[in-house]
Amino acid sequence: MKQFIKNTARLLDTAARSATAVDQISQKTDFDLEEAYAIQKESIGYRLERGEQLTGYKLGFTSKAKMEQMGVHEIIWGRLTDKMHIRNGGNLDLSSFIHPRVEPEIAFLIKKKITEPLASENVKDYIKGVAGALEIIDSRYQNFKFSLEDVIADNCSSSAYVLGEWKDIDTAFENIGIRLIIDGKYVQTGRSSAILGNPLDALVEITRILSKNQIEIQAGAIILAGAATSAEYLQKGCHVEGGFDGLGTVELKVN
Ligand code: OOG
Ligand code: MG
Repeated sequence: MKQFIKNTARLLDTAARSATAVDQISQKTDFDLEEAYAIQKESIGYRLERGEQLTGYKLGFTSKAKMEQMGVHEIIWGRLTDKMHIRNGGNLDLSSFIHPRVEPEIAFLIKKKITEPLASENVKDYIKGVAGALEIIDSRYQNFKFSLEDVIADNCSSSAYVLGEWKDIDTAFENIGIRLIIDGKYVQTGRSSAILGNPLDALVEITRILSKNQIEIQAGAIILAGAATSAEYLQKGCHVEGGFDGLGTVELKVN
């Protein structure tokens, strides 16, 4: 493997572990999407070597709000591990992060192994549950600024996630109201349909992308469909609540 991929993967892994921002890679070196995903895979590989377990996948930039906030207009994907999971109502220790932001998402729980691209008509047969979720993104780059290749290499900024209670897949989630509330204030409001018109299509999209990459989605995997609204910075001591009509609430305390 190219030394550049290994070195960059190590750099980003160390940046995450030490909660220290690094310069954007693309400012010094030109690299392409394939190399960006190779860096991501290698970098997550270091986590797996340390005993972390892969728990699923995330999509990014599946809503206009997110594309416009970050200036990136392509759908991206990253990997989730068990160490990133924070229980509903749990704590996030700010000192382990660089400049974390929170965003409300829809999560799916996979019922049976997916090995091929699925269509909107049959994707529900593969889903066990749906839940509201919060994703905590923490770009390892200075000032949360990056190119498309930079953010992919950096596992799409993913750093933690909180899941609400799993609901039956027949529960309405396609076009529900979503609120992000920090310390009792509504800071973002939106609808789940902001995610590709229907969050289910995010799932269809990831089956297409992952099967092209010869990656199977295992039963029990979690898929984060991408944020429905812009993300908000987390401050020490704040309380975050995601409200999802019909799916309940997801909470996080920051200390
Ligand atoms: C990149 C990750 C985007 C989403 O839900 O759209 C993402 C970022 O904004 O830093 O997770
Ligand atoms: Mg996200």
